[in-house]
Amino acid sequence: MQVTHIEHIGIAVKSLEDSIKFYEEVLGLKCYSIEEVKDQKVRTAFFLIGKTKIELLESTEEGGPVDKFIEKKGEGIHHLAFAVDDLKKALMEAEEKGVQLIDNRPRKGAEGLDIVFIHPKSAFGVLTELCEKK
Ligand code: CMX
Repeated sequence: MQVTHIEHIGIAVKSLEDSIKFYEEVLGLKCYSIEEVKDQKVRTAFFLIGKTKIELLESTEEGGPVDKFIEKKGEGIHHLAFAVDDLKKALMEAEEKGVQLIDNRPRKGAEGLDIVFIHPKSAFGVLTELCEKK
């Protein structure tokens, strides 16, 4: 597959409002978008640094993936997302290589990107997202 850059780093937080303050007031970044992704049971806030984004993730539902993550591990880096040129091809290649996928076909993520997740057990403990901007 052809990875072009790190699209975003997902960070699980308990409160979007509290964590946005850190990124804006301490790091001097600007939150340019807040979006709810109902399907993923999260509210997200985005910051752009070069080509890469920081995606803050606040759970909207008990038992959702971010809620479970914070329960188990606390706040912190939740996933790493790589931009690829051709997501369907990347997915096929990963499947052929025996990688454990969470999604067996692309679905819509935040900002309208097509996304698939690779299980952390197949990626040395890091929940890994592949995404393509259509
Ligand atoms: N990073 C690393 N490891 C993780 C993890 C993460 N984000 N989330 C879970 N795990 C680990 C757990 O620690 C656990 O490990 P052990 O078996 O060693 O204890 C194992 O994976 C299973 O975890 P679990 O708590 O039982 O959770 P589930 O198996 O129910 O779900 C996962 C885990 C990754 C399959 C699920 O969170 C998932 O499908 N994630 C993809 C979707 C997602 O995270 N959406 C939110 C972001 C959406 C967005 O960016 O828009």
